[in-house]
Amino acid sequence: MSTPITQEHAFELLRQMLRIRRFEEKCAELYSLGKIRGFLHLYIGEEAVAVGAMPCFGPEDAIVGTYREHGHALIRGTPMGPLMAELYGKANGCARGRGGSMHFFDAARRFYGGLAIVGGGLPVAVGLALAQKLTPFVSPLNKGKDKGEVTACFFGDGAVAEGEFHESLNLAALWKLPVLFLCENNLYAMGTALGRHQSQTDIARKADAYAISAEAVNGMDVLAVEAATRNAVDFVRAGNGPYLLEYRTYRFRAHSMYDAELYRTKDEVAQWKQRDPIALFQQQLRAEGSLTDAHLDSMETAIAAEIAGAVSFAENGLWEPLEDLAKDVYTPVISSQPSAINLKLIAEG
Ligand SMILES: Cc1ncc(C[n+]2csc(CCOP(=O)(O)OP(=O)(O)O)c2C)c(N)n1
Ligand SMILES: [Mg+2]
Repeated sequence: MSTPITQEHAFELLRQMLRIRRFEEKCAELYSLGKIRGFLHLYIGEEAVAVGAMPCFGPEDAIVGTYREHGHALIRGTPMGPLMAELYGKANGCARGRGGSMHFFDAARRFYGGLAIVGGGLPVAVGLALAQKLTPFVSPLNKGKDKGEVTACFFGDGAVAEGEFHESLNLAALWKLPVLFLCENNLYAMGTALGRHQSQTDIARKADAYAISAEAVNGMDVLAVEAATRNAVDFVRAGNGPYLLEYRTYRFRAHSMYDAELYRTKDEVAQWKQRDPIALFQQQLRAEGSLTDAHLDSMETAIAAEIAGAVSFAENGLWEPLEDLAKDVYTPVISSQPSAINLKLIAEG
């Protein structure tokens, strides 16, 4: 591990990893109480990736996540309350309770999902990067100047089996788009190990086929993640086209809330837990003499208060009224019975 630049920065990285871990531990508890339902994919074990990567992007950049995106949304800055309310399915959730765990969304922070489709974010990110390249001067945030906006696209190792991965890399390279392909390689796509679905398991090398620069990084080391991501962002922002980073990481929990985990041994999981990104970073800071029990206690206390606030925000939220359920799902024209006037409007486009 490299040495952190300042104690303040190191503490912030640690605090953010703890925020994700404690938030998701609470989510698991609320799931077992039936407060949260549906799918719930926890990021526990992978926190160093979102926490190391996210500070490398500015507010003008675009972020595209996967369905395992709680941590990314939190670190991007969406308050915990609307995220918890979204998990509850309440109308004060960040997607008005309509998306749940897999569909966090925050347009104001340019956080474009939260997508349930494996690999589905890749073409979305390429489209966003194309828009950034074509319209740098019209974005209101840019105030008439090209600030070199970039798009960050997180995706899993499972997504490299999708055609969209190859199509997206090809077009991004061909058009020299400002997009970072950020692969969270946790070695499994549900119960399928990488080596069971890929002939080339070195994901970073796949970028060669599209003439894209790439690098593999230790995804359990928050400082390594941050340093590699910062280099990659500089490269892309300078107009050199896309970059692919493969973060080598591991999820400590089941794929969703429960699976029998027959696809990996307990021993393998235990080995990876030895590399817990939070425990390792704490050890490093303690060894350097900067982190004390008192610091840690105050971080934990503040996070617990933030989580309690988020839970009460979600508990106090309202369900969307029944009569609004079809709102924004159908347009008024095509939601009603096709009348002569509606058919005429549809025909006219
Ligand atoms: C197109 C598509 N195919 C299949 C699924 C079902 N599915 C949900 S998660 C998943 C595994 C994805 O694994 P990976 O991309 O490695 O992400 P991870 O869960 O490991 O974070 C699959 C196959 C889906 N959501 N979308
Ligand atoms: Mg995976």
